Amino acid sequence: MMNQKGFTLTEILVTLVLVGIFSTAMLGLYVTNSRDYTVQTQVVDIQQNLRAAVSMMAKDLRMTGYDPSHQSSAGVLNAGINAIRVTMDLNEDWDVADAGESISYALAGGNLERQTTAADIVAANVVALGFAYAFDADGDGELDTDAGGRIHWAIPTPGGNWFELDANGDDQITSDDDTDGDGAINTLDTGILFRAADIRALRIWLVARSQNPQPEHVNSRSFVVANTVLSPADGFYYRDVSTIVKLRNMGL
Ligand SMILES: [Ca+2]
Ligand SMILES: [Ca+2]
Ligand SMILES: [Ca+2]
Ligand SMILES: [Ca+2]
Repeated sequence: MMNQKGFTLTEILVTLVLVGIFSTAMLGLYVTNSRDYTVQTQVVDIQQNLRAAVSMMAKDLRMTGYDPSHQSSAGVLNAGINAIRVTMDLNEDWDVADAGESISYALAGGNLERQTTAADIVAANVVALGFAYAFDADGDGELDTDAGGRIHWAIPTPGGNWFELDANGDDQITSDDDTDGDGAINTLDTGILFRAADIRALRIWLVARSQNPQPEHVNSRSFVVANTVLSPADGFYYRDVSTIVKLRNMGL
């Protein structure tokens, strides 16, 4: 009779087992959700990081060659594949020797660095920075193109020619331009001699990754950065950004 008012041992055990199953399921759901949340936060962080970095770069680089007096010889000082240095006569005193008139961007230890008189870190967790250039070597006031009318986006060889990145001629620079799949774009010799003074536009690529790798995640994306195709097979999340900057002070 007493048993009918309380719980039997079996009832208690069944209840405990059910509670256990339910709790485990809830915990699993929570772990999955919080992992998704972390991943989303990380990816948003990477994108914001890249957006801020590329907009700062574009703002700086757009001023390349600013030279109202035509006396300062401002322009592209180093047209690198993975670094750049440009000059501008911001205070219009006929030289490029004043504060902030010579700006370089390069990677240093996983950071994107902007260097003027001092070096500042613009973005962290940046794994790649690349540049390509469009130019007016024939001086007709238009960006030089190939026979098909496609603008040459090229990288220079110091003392040598411009090498076109669109190896397959589809007017895009993608991993398809690495025609032999070795991770390097199969550049084409344009036969046009590289001169930094001919540069009229540039293209920037940036790739950044999450701060930490994520267990059970393997990156499967590929990224083109100038003449390199990156395919990191690790647990980090990666995002890229690319933009074109016209150097209006350089002509056109
Ligand atoms: Ca100056
Ligand atoms: Ca031209
Ligand atoms: Ca192509
Ligand atoms: Ca290749």
